[in-house]
Amino acid sequence: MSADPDPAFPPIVLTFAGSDPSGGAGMQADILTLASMGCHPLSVLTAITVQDTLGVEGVQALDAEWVADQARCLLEDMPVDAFKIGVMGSVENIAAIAEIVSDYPDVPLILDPVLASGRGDELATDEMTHALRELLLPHTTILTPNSMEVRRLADADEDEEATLAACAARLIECGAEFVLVTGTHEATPQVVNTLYGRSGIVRSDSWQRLPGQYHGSGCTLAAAIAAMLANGLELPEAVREAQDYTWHTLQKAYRPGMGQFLPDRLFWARDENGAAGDDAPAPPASDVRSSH
Ligand code: PXL
Repeated sequence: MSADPDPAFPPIVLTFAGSDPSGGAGMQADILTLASMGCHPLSVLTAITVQDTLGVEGVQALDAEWVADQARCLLEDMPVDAFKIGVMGSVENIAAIAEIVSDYPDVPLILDPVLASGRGDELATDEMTHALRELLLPHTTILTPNSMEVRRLADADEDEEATLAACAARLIECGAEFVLVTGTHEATPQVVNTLYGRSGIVRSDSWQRLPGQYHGSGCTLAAAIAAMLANGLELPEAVREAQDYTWHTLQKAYRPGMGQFLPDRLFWARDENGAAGDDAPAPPASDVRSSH
């Protein structure tokens, strides 16, 4: 883990992500979440997209040299307490990012393996999934797939026998230290998110299932874990706090367009009328969660 953050300035998280101009997911979600959780975000753009709250219309990866230059320039200037990775855009970008993070083995790395948008628009090819597994998992502190992504990453799509636990174990064998599998897409009454480590289940948290379709919930959760780790929490605690924060952003989500709801990363800063207020209300008591 990284050294204690310097008290003279907020903990710093460097995020590699694609731009989502709708403000729901991607880089914009990371910046909102990290700032809301008291961190200073460094933003290395990997791709631009054309999208709204309904779905992704186009993706254009940035040149890998530009991705590497953005990161190296920042890393020579500032100390980073955590890395977070979302959409990477190309195999070349994955290779460039892997090379960079391998130079910082003590900085925790949160990898959100974004394979598709909420609507199902593909955001990663099979070659990119392969490169992610081979090049990035060995440097990953925590991988945060949903249950569909963990099956695809573990190559278990066709394997009816493969449990989520077996898929997570396969990815841990590939080098990830922890895997948090989120259960939104599973047919369970509550959403069950399970954290796996080298010796099996580390924790499992159940959350009241919320009714909406959300855009950017996975980015919010992964960025919140990065923020909590950068703030010095131990990993299981960071995972619990990040889920709690994310659940409340979804409970307070809003629908500014014709598509999905967007998580309200600043829910705690609004007054009853929804405007940013002086007196931030305390987050609601967590009677929505059960853990074991
Ligand atoms: O929600 C995952 C995600 C992450 N990053 C970008 C995206 C999306 C989903 O659409 O567009 C850039």
